[in-house]
Amino acid sequence: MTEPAAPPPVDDGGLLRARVVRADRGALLVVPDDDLGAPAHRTELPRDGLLPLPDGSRVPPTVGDVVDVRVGDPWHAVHLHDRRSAVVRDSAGRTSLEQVVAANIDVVLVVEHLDPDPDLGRVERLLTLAWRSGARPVVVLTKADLVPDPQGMAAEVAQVAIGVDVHAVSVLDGAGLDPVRALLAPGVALVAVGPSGAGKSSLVNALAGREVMATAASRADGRGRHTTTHRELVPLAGGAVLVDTPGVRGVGLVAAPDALDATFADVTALAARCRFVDCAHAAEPGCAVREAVESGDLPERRLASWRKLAREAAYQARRADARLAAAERARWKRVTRDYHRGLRGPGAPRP
Ligand SMILES: Nc1nc2c(ncn2[C@@H]2O[C@H](COP(=O)(O)OP(=O)(O)OP(=O)(O)O)[C@@H](O)[C@H]2O)c(=O)[nH]1
Ligand SMILES: [Mg+2]
Ligand SMILES: [Zn+2]
Repeated sequence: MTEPAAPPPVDDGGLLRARVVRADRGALLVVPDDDLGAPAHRTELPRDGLLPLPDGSRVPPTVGDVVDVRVGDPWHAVHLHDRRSAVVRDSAGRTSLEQVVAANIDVVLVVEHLDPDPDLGRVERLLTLAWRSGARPVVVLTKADLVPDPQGMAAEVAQVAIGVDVHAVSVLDGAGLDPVRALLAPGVALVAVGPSGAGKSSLVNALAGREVMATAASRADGRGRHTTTHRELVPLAGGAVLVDTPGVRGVGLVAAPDALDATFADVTALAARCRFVDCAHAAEPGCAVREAVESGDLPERRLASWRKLAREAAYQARRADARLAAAERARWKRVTRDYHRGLRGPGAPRP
């Protein structure tokens, strides 16, 4: 690795505006925000692992974040810039409500394989995640070389990806990659999400034009060995950056009615024509949704998928509310305790 010729430029306050390439528990890897292809530099975090946003709240930094870094020995991250978009998933953890998968993303690549058959429900789930983020979703169907009719399959997937471009690609023969390359304008940040083995890292390598991420194919014997285990921001030729992510078995949705409406724009439009505003689309008279299913206009699968994701989002919202309420109770307990302690004067013993 070559040493940078000069120390990175810092502003008046001695701070460097940097982009997070990788976020681990105790430290970050960052690059100068105006030189995203530069070698990444290790940067220390405060002990609690959190950084303040402009509004004062403290959050864990994530890949794609813009941070101000005090350049010294070692480097220290001091604060976070506001996120112009955030890809969030429900976190299974008990302490935080959601995990920010990547920040400041412009395009979410929903990567799904054509072989085995694409899972439409998963595409719908990831599209909802993408719409929620504020970034633009694009579906990339991989392994086009393994199926006889990739375009026909892409057309089927396009039916569940309303308002979203769908590209069938192969990294083996390069088919279909040009429209994906067309997304890579300077300064654009993309993230690839999708199941393990879909070919996200292979796609990243194809777009980068060199092997930046290890893929399952890197070793003849390595079935699953090179599965991606951490999120990483990779510079691509031409000034775009792409975050490769590990494939996860199930991505929990964070409640987002608008995002669901965007993904299921067809169902939402039908539901608006039901006789009753609170129609559950079960056995009510004048239900436009059931009528569409019966006439074959709306696939039963699509309705079931919408119900499933809507239920899940509602459950997640209730759980988030409960956690919020618990956190609020704990806060008031502290506030009143400190108040009583204050009444007893400084140095008063704990009760
Ligand atoms: N035939 C064919 N195989 C592909 C294509 N893209 C990826 N593969 C193969 O699919 C396997 C998985 O590819 P990866 O790129 O490692 O998949 P991934 O999505 O990064 O997987 P995780 O890191 O586990 O999430 C590898 O054996 C690749 O060679 C393609 O376009 N055509
Ligand atoms: Mg990978
Ligand atoms: Zn209805």
